Amino acid sequence: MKRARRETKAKTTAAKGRAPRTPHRQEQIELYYWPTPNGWKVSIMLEECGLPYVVHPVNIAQGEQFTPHFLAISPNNRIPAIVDPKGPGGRPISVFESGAILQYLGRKTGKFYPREERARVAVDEWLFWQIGGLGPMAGQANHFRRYAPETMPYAVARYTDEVNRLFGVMNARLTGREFLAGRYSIADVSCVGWVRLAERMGQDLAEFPHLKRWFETLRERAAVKRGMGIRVEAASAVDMKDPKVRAVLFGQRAK
Ligand SMILES: N[C@@H](CCC(=O)N[C@@H](CS)C(=O)NCC(=O)O)C(=O)O
Repeated sequence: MKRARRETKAKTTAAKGRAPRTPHRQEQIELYYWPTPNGWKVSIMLEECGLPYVVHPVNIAQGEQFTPHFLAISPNNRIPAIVDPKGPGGRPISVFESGAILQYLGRKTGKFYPREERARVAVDEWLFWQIGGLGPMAGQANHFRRYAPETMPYAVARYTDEVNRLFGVMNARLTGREFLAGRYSIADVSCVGWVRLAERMGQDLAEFPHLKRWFETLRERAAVKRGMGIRVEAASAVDMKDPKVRAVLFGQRAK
């Protein structure tokens, strides 16, 4: 797994006019990443929190999610995952599942995840809504619309409609509200990458004016731009029609 180019913490600090300081390797959170909506959640959150991190691209098109090293961190063979060298008690901790990572980083930093119980419940509701609803449905819509070997109208309609319904739920929630749950939070962070790819799921944001306004606000945030802007050259070269790539990503069964 090679390291990827990214906006470093040092650059961010320099931009604020302070002397740049490159954090020691041992202080950096290790981010196991591929540029997808699930990967972006964590890169955005790390950028928002100003935490130093190093990116380890996991080339999921070449099967790097199945290496023993990665499976020890992420037993579900999915990105994202992190290793925080300074976890609880000052000892390293690994975390997989994007929602668990966002909550962990929110608790660690006290940022974008309120402590007050009512506010936290609201954030959790929308975070879990994304993890259990928007993400899986959008993933399936994308799969059947773009990757299925033959056109399957029933599956395309089923998942495209479901994403449409979920976008409608978000649009209603954002009517008269700036963000999904009180202030800007990990709930918003978890959704933005999926809304960015709306067209791939057969959705037109013009149909959802409040969602569109929310998305336009979020994508202007510097940390969101940096988090979604990490360049992984190997990812741009992936050909989803390549039978070797398809054999890695599709038809996975228990090993
Ligand atoms: N529930 C997981 C989903 C993660 C996920 O689906 N990751 C995809 C990329 S977006 C992946 O790693 N796929 C590798 C594979 O299919 O083998 C999370 O939220 O972290």
